[in-house]
Amino acid sequence: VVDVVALGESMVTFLPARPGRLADVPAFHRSIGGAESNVACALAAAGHTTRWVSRVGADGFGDHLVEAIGAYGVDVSYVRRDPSRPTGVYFRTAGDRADDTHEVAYYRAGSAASAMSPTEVDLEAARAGRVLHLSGITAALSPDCLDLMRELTAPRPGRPLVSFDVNHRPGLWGEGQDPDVLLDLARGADIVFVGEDEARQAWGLHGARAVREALPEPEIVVVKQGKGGAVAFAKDTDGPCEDADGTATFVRALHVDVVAAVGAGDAFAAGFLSSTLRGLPVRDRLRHGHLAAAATLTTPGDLAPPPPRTLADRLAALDDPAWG
Ligand code: KDG
Repeated sequence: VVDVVALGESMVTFLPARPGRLADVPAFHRSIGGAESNVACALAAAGHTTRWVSRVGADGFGDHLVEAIGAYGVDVSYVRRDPSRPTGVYFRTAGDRADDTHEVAYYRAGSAASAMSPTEVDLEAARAGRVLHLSGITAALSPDCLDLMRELTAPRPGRPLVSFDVNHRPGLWGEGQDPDVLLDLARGADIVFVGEDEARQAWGLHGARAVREALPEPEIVVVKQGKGGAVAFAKDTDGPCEDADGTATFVRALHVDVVAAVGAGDAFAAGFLSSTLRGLPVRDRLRHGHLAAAATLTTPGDLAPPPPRTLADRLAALDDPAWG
C-alpha cells in the first residue's frame, strides 16, 4: 500500500529572475508548482511511498512535470496525458517579503487537469493509499473537478484517511462560484488544513475556534495562524493540550528569514502528514509541520528538501521556549 496519494493539478511555474511587477519583470526561471504534488514530493523526500494522480497535456511541459515529479520518487504512472488540452502554466512575481504580496498570472483555463472527473481519473488508484491528500484548488478548476472532489470526500467504507488543504485561491474563484463549497468538502475530510486568514476571506469566519465550530466533523482541524503558529483541534489528541477543554494544541512557528512563502503550506501539510503516518502525538505533528515549512520559507521556489528525519525528530523533541 502506498503511504500517500495526492491528487490535483500541477503546472509549470515561472519564477521571476528579479523583483518587480509582472508588467516589468523581463525574465523568468522555469520551475514546477502544484500544491498537491508539492506535498507528494516533500513526503517522498522524507522517505514515504507516494503517488501523484492527475492529468497533463501531451506536450513538453507535461513531459517536464511528469519527469520532475517522478524524479522525487513519486509514482507518476497514474498521470493521464491529454492530447487535446494543454498543461497548465503560471507566472508569479517575487512580491514583498514582509507580507508576501505577490502577483500571479494563471494560464490554466481548459487545461488537461481541469478535465479531471469521476470518470476521467482512476478512482481506485486515487484511493489506494493510507492517506489521500486533496486541496480546494481542484474544486475551483471546473464543475467536473468539483464532482470529483465530492466523490472523493464522500463517506465510504474502507476509504483512506482524507486530508484536505483548503487552499482558497481567490484568483480561481469566478462569478457564480461559491467558496462555501470548500466548507462542505472539508466536512467530509478526516484532516483539514486551513489558514485563519483564508477562513475569514472564503467563509467569513473569524478566529480558529470559529473554524472548528463550523467544522466539527473532521478528526483533526489544523488552523494556521501565519507567522504566529498553528493550532490543531483534534478529537483524540494523544498528547499534551494547551486548552482547558482538552481539544486544542497550539505550537508557535519558527522564526526564519522568509525568502518566499510559496509552498510553505504544502511543506507544513507534508510534515504533519508524515508524522501522522508515524503515529506521533499532535504536538509533534505540528512541530514537524513547522520544521518542514521553515525549509521552504527560506527558498524561492515551492520545494525545499525537508530536514533529515533524525535531525527533525531531535529538533521536535527539544524542550525549548522557541516552540511556545
Ligand atoms: O501551494 C503552492 C501552490 O499555490 C502553487 O504551487 C500553485 O498549485 C498552485 C495553485 O494552484 O495555486
